[in-house]
Amino acid sequence: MTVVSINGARLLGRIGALGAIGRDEAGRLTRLAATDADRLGRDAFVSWAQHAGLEVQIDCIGNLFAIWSNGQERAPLMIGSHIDTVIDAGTLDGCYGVLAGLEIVQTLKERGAVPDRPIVVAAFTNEEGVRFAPDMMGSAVFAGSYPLEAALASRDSEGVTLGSELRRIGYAGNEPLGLLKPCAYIELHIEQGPILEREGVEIGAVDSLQGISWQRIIIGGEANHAGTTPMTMRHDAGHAAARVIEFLNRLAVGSSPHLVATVGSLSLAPNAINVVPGEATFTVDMRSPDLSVLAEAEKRLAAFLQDMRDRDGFSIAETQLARTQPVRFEEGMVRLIERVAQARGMSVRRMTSGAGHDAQMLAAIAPTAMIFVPSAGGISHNPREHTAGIQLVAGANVLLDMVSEMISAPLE
Ligand code: HGY
Ligand code: MN
Ligand code: MN
Repeated sequence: MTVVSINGARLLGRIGALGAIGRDEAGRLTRLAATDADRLGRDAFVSWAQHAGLEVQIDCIGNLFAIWSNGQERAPLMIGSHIDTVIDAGTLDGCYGVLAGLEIVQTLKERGAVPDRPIVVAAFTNEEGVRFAPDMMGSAVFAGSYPLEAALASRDSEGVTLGSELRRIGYAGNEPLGLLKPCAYIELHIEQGPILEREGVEIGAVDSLQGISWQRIIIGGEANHAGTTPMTMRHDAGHAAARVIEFLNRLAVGSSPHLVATVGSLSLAPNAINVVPGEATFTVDMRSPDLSVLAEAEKRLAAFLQDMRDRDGFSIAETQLARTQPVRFEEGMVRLIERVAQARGMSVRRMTSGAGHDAQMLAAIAPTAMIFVPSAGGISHNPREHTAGIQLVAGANVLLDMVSEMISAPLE
């Protein structure tokens, strides 16, 4: 059987072209959900998909679906990810999986394959959750695990709703939800961590994904003069936030089963050099593959905050922003990833995903699995995010073989 390959130059060219959309004057890449930059990224994907002869549908949360129907009515095989990014992002997170999905379909069409079912390439809205919480929002709404109304009403830091922004950028679709319930879902993604590179393994057959807990915490203290206020008379919200950060670090470092904890955004008010901070607003991201570990960490944090209220008199408001369960992926699909990778002579290992993905949501409604390729230095959510072109093409070829098997359209 000839070993078929995708058109690597086309895939890498599109990754580069999409990665050029949404850069600021300093060259930083940011395409937050439903911004003008996101609109331009969406326009590029829609145009490529339409030129490839796919029909593009947009659902009521703005999810994009590029459909190769083959005149079939059966439940489609779905390949997807996201094209929104974090702030000052790399070019691969999410985009690689969406563009590889489009590339697979184009390769199959060009090879004259006749799949026994439609294939859909999905780009889900607001996977990152940086502008509108929670993350994986579009896929969660699609999978029925997050209410559409709540998603459309979610507000960014300026108070603007996702719904109004989707309308403004022209991506407030009216296709009803769940129209394209897939028979199975596959997501190809960069690992965003250090394991594959460190072990010299080419492919990750992802069999599970850890649970995520996001909170926003606002600590109220008392603004006061930085020079005249004795240390013993301060209600310093900034110092209180630092104590929480240190507490979380102690909780996570060395934990087993492992827990990771991150305070990724922090703002102090009134944010002046000579004023003791009266208020600290920050986010807490905790994750574990073990739900009981995650729940215990949430309890420990709540107790620590309660103690700060009781002993130090701070006012503390906690808001849960996201809570996703750990998931196990479809065993048969994970085995297929291992098999097709080995058939191409590639090294492969099973692993858990540290990052959240749309696959976490799709797993609730369809057999789901993920394929990882290595991340250089384990770096992601960072402009230094990188995977060599040859590795990106190799990962897409594993996806191609997997899809060909699953749509019983062997490639010759
Ligand atoms: O937060 C995550 O893990 C994903 O990048 N949204
Ligand atoms: Mn991602
Ligand atoms: Mn991400």
